[in-house]
Amino acid sequence: MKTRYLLLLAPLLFLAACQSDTPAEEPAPLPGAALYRVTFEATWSASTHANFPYGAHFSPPMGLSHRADGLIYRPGQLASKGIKDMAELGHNGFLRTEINALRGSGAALRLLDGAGGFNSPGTFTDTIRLDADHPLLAVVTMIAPSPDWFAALEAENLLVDGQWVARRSVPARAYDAGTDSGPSFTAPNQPTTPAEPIRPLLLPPATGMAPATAPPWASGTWSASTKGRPGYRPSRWSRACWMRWRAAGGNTTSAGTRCSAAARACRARNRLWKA
Ligand SMILES: [Ca+2]
Repeated sequence: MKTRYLLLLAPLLFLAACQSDTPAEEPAPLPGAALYRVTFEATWSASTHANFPYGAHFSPPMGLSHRADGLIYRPGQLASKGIKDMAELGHNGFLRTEINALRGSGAALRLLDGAGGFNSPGTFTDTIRLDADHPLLAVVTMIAPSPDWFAALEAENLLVDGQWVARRSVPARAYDAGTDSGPSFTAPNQPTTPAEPIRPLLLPPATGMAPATAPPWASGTWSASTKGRPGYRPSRWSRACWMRWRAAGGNTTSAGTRCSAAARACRARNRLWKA
């Protein structure tokens, strides 16, 4: 008798739970992969920096989605061959190999491989996939012409409290790779021997003013994107609903008509999000 009573009550309890808009005893499911649109907006121009050179541009950007241990450079440490070539020449061959090695070790997920350089001011856009194990995004590109200077959008964590950030804009940072001692944008090659650590770019020819007030060279914007729906992210409610639907074994009959429709919508959204 008692068992029968519970069986009768169970669907009612489930329906009541599904209609609640303050769910949450269940742990939130781990977020799936996320696709981000990366926009690198170069703002470097004659009106932002002194000594703006003829033909100012940025080299084909290279980026990666990665873990905390998947950095392609560290300020205060020596540049890799890949960072040196990118910063001095805009050549990405070695950097591509280094990023692919990080992918092979599991420290990086995807490679963002810019097809070409672009003038400054100007804009570059591309997309890259992240997942919960690799929620950081970094992009580097040579400031050109220059001895060994590069701009970076670095190690932005886009997974905060279990939610993908819908959109974030950050100023690019500028670095001296420590491999060429040229003091101006168009100085001839002057290899730095031995090489010096990567450090923030604060040379007067580059800033034209006090470093503390130097404007950024560029800014980057990350926008979550799912099948042409930029900015979409699953709501707290849809996650809880999907969890309940899954807990019911996907049984739409026992879940009730109203809950089933909501669960199907949750499931469809979840599928989109994981695409
Ligand atoms: Ca240098």
